[in-house]
This record gives sequence, structure tokens and C-alpha cells, in this order.
Amino acid sequence: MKTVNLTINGIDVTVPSDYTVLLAAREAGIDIPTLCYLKDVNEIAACRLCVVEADIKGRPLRNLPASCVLKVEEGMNVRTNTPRVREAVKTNLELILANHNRECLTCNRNGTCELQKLCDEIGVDDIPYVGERREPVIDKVSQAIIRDASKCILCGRCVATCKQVQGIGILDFTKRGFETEIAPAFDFSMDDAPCVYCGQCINACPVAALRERTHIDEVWEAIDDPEKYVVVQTAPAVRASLGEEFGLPVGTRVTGKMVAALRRIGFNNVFDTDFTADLTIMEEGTELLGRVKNGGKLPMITSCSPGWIRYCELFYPEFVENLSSCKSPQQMFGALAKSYYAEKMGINPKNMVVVSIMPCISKKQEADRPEMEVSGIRDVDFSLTTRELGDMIKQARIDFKRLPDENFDKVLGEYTGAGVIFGATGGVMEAAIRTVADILTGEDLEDIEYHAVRGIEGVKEAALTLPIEGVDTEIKVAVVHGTANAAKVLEAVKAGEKDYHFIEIMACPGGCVHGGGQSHVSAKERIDVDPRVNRANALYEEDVIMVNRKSHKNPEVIKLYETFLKEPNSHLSHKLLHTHYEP
Ligand code: HC0
Ligand code: SF4
Repeated sequence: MKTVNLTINGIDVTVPSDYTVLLAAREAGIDIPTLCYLKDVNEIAACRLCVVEADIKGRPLRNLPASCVLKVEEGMNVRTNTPRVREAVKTNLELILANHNRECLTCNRNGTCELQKLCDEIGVDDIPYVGERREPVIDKVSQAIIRDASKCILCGRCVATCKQVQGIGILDFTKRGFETEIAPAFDFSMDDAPCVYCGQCINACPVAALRERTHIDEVWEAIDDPEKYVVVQTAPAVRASLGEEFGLPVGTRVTGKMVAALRRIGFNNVFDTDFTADLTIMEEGTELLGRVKNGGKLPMITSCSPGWIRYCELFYPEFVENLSSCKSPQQMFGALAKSYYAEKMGINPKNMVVVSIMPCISKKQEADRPEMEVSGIRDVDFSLTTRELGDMIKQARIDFKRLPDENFDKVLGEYTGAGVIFGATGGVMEAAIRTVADILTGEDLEDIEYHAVRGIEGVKEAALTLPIEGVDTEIKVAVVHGTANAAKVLEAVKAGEKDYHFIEIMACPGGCVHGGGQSHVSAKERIDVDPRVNRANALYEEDVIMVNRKSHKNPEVIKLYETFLKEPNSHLSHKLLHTHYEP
């Protein structure tokens, strides 16, 4: 690769010729402040905090160029720490603050706000500009997402994320001048926009202009109510991010400490969504084989990511019939806890409260869908994000890092490695193949890692030859993450260019590990660290150490079928664990 040589603050640097000065400085260990910059997503020089002084072979560049869009050149000499640069950065920050709703002490992002951190680092100790300030304009129609324009700094990170990464484009700059706002068009609420609640814009937001609707108070109330039996389930991906709430590196696996914390918070049982992830494989795998054998609708598409379900319903209703009829593991868990487990324990399901901890904000809306209940009893009562669990642990004054590792409770806390990897893109597919391949070959296959479906490539494909009713049949699968990639694959299927049997689609880039409810990772940290990779690695590490790594080997799932459901896709399974979506 072609490289160029330049100096930054007197340090000689050699970097690839397509680098920006911002990235080159980073390689030289020099931190340039940014707010609107989000690597590979938003590089628009809007906030003007990354300005530098520069000359090329003695010829000065005019004004103060923004380093996030300034390409490196041979012989360039850059200075990031001059009086002129420091003055400009401070003034630009003060101007942003002048129009910002500065309720830091009570703000949801207090402590993780990138604006607050920069003000501290740059030494902003006064706001000399007084003028009109935007009043709180809060859109809280949605059960999942809240937008507060008075906190918005117009950096455009959410706009670029929704449009380019997700290919949706709900958010954009509206109105003009002082009135400029980032919002859905026509003053629509997020619900009417129509947003799919992937929450990727929340992860992109440096401040608290976008955040999840919180349900923490309702959960405390249930825990404190002696009449209620409150059980909690944790999604696979939460264990790979929760530690970040307590300063641990991105992707530190904290399964045992998470369980210990939930027990100390006061949940009656600490269970794992991985149990019903395993169960999903049994139900969905059986459904797939049925469709292949009986000429059912193909490709079958996974139905566990509610952001994807909403995207499908809104933008590709012609594929609704392709969705697996399985409820997501979150919902299956609720339905089973309030039937199978409640019956086992002699608990009145009406007194049971099911709380989920999810890496997702769309799960809030999924739990709220009218059809997600059995005989008038809601499957899941409250769905919290990883961040909300972090807040609850702090509120309970639990010293997370010093907790011992504890195990999930028996029965609904039993899981396999296949259940764990659900949280990474490709995980549902790999788990399904592990089970379907064993069932069709009648063997206990040893080679169970399917690397073709792992990793962060947007669309992954694989083909396997398996015996179906005695005939070797090629099964073609695809794994897709991020709704922009989903659109590409669905268009190819519609055009007849692709003929898959089974597709895994997750709304979030990277799958649940990078869900909209995971711990915030700042834009600065994202230059060096890809949370999708680190957190997925944490899940694959857990898979490897599990005694059972195939869903059909989960002893409690086996027992559940023997004593309760009878067999996959049975009448009772359909009543509790399946649903249907209307095009
Ligand atoms: Fe996921 Fe799930 S794997 S959607 O990505 O299938 O949110 O982690 O909990 O339900 O299990 C999210 C993660 C889940 C569900 C599971 C699936
Ligand atoms: Fe766009 Fe997703 Fe944010 Fe909705 S939640 S505005 S779809 S990025």
C-alpha cells in the first residue's frame, strides 16, 4: 500500500496515503477532539472541534482545516496544540453549550456523555454566550425510544447511522437556522415515522438526545412487592457488554458476576434466555425440515430479532410468510416460565413477573405486542437494556467488580454453547446447523464450528449437503445483519438471483452483541475497538468451555419435551411458543 510521510507536532509519521490527519494523529498517539466524527459512518466536519494548523512543505493551508476530512500528504506538517487551535476548539465547544439543555446532573448520559467529557478535558469553565435556548422537545410516544431535541447538538451521527448503516433514513435535519432539529419528517413521532427501534441511533448519539424508555422503576416495584414472584432472564449478548458499565474493557465476559448481581438485586430466580435459544433451535429446526420436506414457503427466515420483524412488516410485507412462526427466545421464555415453571413450583402465573435483560431496545416493543401472551397472561412484563441493568446494579450499591462468579438457577437457567452464540451474527444459523446436521445424519458430529457464518461481513453464505429422506440435498443458507444488508438480500431473493433455504436476519450490525441497548462505546474508543468483534469473541469463548455445545443436548430441554411439550412443533408448543405475523 502506498504510504506518505508527515510530521504531527514534530513527530515523524508514516501512514497509508488514504488516511486522514485525524487517523494519522491517532497512530502517533496524539488525540484530536471530535464530536460529530464516527469512524466510517459520519465524517462531515460539522462540529469543527478537530481543527488543526497545517502546512505542506512550508505552504500553509488556509483557515483551520478539520482533520477528520483532511487527507494526509507527503511533507505535511500538522500542529494540533497551538494557541489558535486551542482557542478555536474552546470557542466552538462554548457555542455548542450555549444552546444545550445543560441538566447534566439529572441526565441519562451523565458520566458517558461525550460532550461533558470534552468540556472537562478542554477546560471549559464558563459559557460566555447567552441567548435563547431550545426548550425540551420530547417525543416519548414510543415504548422503546425517546427523543429530546433540547439535548441534540446536531452532529448528525444518528442521521448517518440510520440512513447509511441501516438504510432506513427515519432521522434527518429539519427546519432551518436556530430552529434546526434532527427529527423524523413531517413532525412524526418515532412510532409513526416508522422507526424499527434498532436503537443504532442511540448508540451513535454522543449525548442524551436519543435514549431508551426506561422501565427500571416498574421492576423495582415488582421486586419490592411481597405478592410477586419475579424471575429474570438474560439474553446471550448481555454478558459480553455489562462489564463495560463498570469500566471493564469492551467485550469482557462477565456471566458469573452478572448472575451474582441479579441475585443480590433480589430476583427470585436468575435464568437465562439461552435456555429458550436452545429451545428455539428445536422448534425452528423442525419447522425448517417440515418446510423443506413438504414444499412449504422458502426461504424460511428467522424471527427472533424484533427490529428485523418490524422492518419486514413495514418495508417487505411480501416476506412475512417466510418468517418462522417461532416466537423469539425472549417471548418463549416468558410463556414457559408462566406455564411449565410456574406449574412445577406451584406459583400462580398471575403473581409471576417476568423481566428480561436484553441488549436491545426493540425487545421492549416486542414484549408489548398484543399477540405476545397466552390465555390473557403476558409472556414478558418488562424488558430492560444492558445499560438499565448497569443502572440498577449501581442503584443497589453493588460493587460489581468484586462479585464472585455464580451460576444460573436450575431448569430455565440450563444452556449450551449453541444458545450462547445466538448473540453474535451467524450464531443462530450455526446453532441450527449443529442440531439439524446431527438429526439428519443420525450422528453426533464432532466438527461443529461453522466459520463461514461467523464474522462481520454484511452478508455471509454457506451450502451444506445433508441427507433428507435418504436423498443428499444441498441446503443453502445466508446470514445477514443490519437492515441495509437485509434489503440487499431480500431484493436478490425477489429477483430470483438467490434461492436460499434458510436466512438468519438480525436488525443490528454485528447481531445482538451490538444491539441498541448495549453499553455505550464512545466514538473515540471506536477508532481502535470494534465492539461487534470483541463482544462476539466473548460469546465464542463461552461456547468453547461449555460441556454441551448443541441445543438438542441441553438436558433440561430434553426433559421439557419428555414431560411437558411432548415433541417439537406439538400442539402445546404451538400454543405457547409460536405466533403468526400479518402481512
Ligand atoms: Fe438476541 Fe435472542 S440472540 S434476539 O440477538 O434469537 O436481543 O443477545 O436475547 O430473544 O436468545 C437480543 C441477544 C436475544 C432473543 C436469544 C434470539
Ligand atoms: Fe433509525 Fe433504528 Fe434509530 Fe429508528 S432506532 S431512528 S430505525 S437507527
